[in-house]
Amino acid sequence: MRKQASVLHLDLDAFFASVEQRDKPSLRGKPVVVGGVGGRGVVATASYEARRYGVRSAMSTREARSRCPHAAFLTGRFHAYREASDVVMRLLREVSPLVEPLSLDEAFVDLERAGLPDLEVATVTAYAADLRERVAVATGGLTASIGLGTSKFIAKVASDLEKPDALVVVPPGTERDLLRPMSVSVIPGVGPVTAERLRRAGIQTVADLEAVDLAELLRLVGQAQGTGLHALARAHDDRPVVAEREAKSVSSEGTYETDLTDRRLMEGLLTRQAGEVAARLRKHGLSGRTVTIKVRLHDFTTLNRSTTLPEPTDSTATVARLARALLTDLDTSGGVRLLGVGVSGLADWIQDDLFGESSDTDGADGAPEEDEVLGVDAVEAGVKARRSVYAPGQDVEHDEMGRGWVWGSGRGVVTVRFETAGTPPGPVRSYALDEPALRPWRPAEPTENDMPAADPPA
Ligand code: DCP
Ligand code: MG
Repeated sequence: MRKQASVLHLDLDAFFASVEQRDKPSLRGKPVVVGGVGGRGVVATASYEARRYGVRSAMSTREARSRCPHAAFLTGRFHAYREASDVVMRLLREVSPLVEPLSLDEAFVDLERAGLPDLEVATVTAYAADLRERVAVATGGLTASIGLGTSKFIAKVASDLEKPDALVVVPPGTERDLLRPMSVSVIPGVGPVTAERLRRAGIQTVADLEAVDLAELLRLVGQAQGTGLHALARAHDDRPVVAEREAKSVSSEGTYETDLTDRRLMEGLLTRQAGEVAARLRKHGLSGRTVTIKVRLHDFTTLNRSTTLPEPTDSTATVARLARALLTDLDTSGGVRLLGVGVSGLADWIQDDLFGESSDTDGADGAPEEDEVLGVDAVEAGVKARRSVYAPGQDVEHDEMGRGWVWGSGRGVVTVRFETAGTPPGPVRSYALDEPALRPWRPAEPTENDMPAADPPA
């Protein structure tokens, strides 16, 4: 923990939805839900207007539609999110050489390296206020919430306190008072499982946790987590801001008090870990090709087995299936004391996979639903038709009308609203799906001026 509030955490507000509202002026100030629009789709995020109706990340789109039927339900446009993220990260790197991105829309910035005259609360506050404005200008109006504190933990807690569009500084010395009334789940690493374990022991708030001595905590949550929890409950956090750290792999593992011998149990544990790993990949917009399991036997020999997929994945089912398959090749009859699952060979999201419904949606939810707002489910239709499909939210271009976005499609018709970030709310027109003047729009590929000029032989 530092003496000054020199760790800054920035997190964009309702990131995907805000980008959509920026680029679709008619949706500004309105409920917007971004995610899988198919029968089994899941909400990636919702605008704050939609959150008022109880729509949340990771909720099924079906549930979101019933809570907020008048929202615009849009598929994701990853090129736009990636571009906005790049703009923000570039700006942060101008501010300090020590920037640690955590996902597309959040990063830590170390202000000790930002060349400020001092790190007094007034100075860092003014600096962060200015940074928030610069982010809004550079991104064409996206808002960010910023937290400032004496550690990563506190800065991150602070940025979340008054979201959206907020700046919160936790003055040095007030950290523990801030944390005490909060739920233990505010502590990094305390997921639902640990929170439940603690709750059963009567520990719900950070204050409760603070009252537990180290030995008891180790008994409750194990060696691996106990020490960290004990420190974080006291706001002790010395983790440095690490520049450019690219996560090479994401993993989850557990050590067990008694040696495991039951294969079914081991498979169950691997499946759960696979779920955690896949959820983290999704959260950070990553996917990976190599799935690894780690198995420590009763005699402490540690085995690693891995397999590599042709395509990156972030799917719980895929990671779990491969992890279980890798286990079948190992002799674990003597007992196992550690199991882990990791995914490496990480790539950024492959855009089209993100919100693409799995191809087995056929029939499972009956016929594609009619959507009052945005027309029938074009993504699901797309899985079946493979090509020439218009998904709600998608960018399009028309020979005469110019650029716009798909408002909905169904019954052979696609409805488009012609507007972009720089125009006022625009007109709506409908076309036949095979209208030759209308086509999907993609941003130009990066210029290839630096590429060798040699054309391959025809
Ligand atoms: N995301 C996702 N699936 C999740 C959570 C998030 O696809 N389960 C994506 C969509 C979000 C983006 O990551 O827009 C950033 O995640 P945040 O947790 O920062 O959420 P938001 O930026 O949307 O909202 P907030 O204002 O709470 O930060
Ligand atoms: Mg965010």
